[in-house]
Amino acid sequence: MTQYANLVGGRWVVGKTASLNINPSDTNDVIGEYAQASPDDVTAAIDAARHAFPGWSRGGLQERSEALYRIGAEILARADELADLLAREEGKVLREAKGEVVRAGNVFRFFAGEVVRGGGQRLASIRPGVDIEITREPLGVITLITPWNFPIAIPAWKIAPALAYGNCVVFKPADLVPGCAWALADIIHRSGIPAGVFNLVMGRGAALGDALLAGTDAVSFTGSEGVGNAILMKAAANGQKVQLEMGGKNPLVILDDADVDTAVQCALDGSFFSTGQRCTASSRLIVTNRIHDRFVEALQAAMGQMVVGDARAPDSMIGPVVDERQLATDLSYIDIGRTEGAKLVQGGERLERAPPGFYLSPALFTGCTNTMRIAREEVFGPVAAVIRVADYDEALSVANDTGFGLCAGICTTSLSHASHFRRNAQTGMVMVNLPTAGVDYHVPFGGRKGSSYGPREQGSYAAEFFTSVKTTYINAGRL
Ligand code: UN1
Repeated sequence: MTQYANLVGGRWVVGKTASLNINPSDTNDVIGEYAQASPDDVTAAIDAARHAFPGWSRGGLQERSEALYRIGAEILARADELADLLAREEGKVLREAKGEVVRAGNVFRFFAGEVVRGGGQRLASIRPGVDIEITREPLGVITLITPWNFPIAIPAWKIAPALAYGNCVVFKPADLVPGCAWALADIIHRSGIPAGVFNLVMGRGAALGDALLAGTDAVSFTGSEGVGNAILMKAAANGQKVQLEMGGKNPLVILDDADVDTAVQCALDGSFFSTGQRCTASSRLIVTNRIHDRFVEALQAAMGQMVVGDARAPDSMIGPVVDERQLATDLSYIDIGRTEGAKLVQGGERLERAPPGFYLSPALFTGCTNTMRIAREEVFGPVAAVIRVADYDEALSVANDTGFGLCAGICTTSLSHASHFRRNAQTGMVMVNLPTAGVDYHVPFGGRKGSSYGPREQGSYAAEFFTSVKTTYINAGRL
């Protein structure tokens, strides 16, 4: 089997060791063998990026913009093929995989424009004759570490702005999904970007973490809270700028006046699509008294219609869990929910399929309280907890009673409740009559409390993290 290599300083470098990329829909299907970088490879990548930085950061904006545009165009032109690879390695169904690939292509096209849009500000000083200019400059070399659940979109929304604003990149994708990362690196490599500006190092975070943080200027990470907090401590000790996107325990509030079909669609999509493996998933369904039974009944009926199967089969609506370990975690939370006294009313069973994969039927618990572990801890699987409340005020207070703060949704036909919720939800994002998961590519993404740390990602707000602000005072009379 040929090995997919790491990209270091513009050269493909094979690894001394490699890992097999396995299809979670069919564990007999090996997608490929991917190099595992050593800490020395990582250090070489950081050196190459450091070396490339002066030229890239001062280089022509037109070339930079065109390179990013070419990357976006190739991703979009190959969307079906890349979606197939994504579905095959991660287990997202084809429809969602295609959506994700298109999103990644659009991210690059957006930032191709951002390259030339970046402006500054000019102000008068309080001192006569002095002008002030506020400009943005790139940070230098940036470490990007991405999770397995969005194998191409999250890499895209970190890499594109990093490059657009003139930084160099060392990119480490999740060990479970090197396929899309390698395909993206190959596209970037052929886009005309100078050697060393972009580097790919594949492997396990535990093995590479220290090397990845040694000697770069900033780190942007999306993944678990535990790893995020460890990165935060290391980066603080190193004096690096940090951006973290971590977990969620996102509430979807359903009020008595909601349209039941809309609420069911929002819950079905937000809680169970992508096998619930999204930090934006609606894992708490907070439902007021009078609509509770109607909503639960309709949601159960809709869940019963969900076809769980091979991510690449045309009729599948929910694909497999990403791997055996995540499946074991999901099943253990289903046990925890039962033990805590919640009622499992739908799904929650491992499904046997031929060929074998990590299949789980989406699980719905009712009778949950907000203190139960299934209502407080991120499961990262197709498991939702229904919490019954008396009215809007209780719904809002339960929604905010969590250590996380990424996204909050509400289903209602009342403008006054929707407006109040928008203002008072303690999250970075609010969705009204929409699923909590599924975001646009051109607007800020991120949360509060334990979900996020540092500036927002995406859209022109990405500049907050990927650039440093410079204030220049000019005594023009002396020029
Ligand atoms: C989405 O819901 O479309 O890891 C995006 C995650 C998030 C991205 C969610 N950072 O699930």
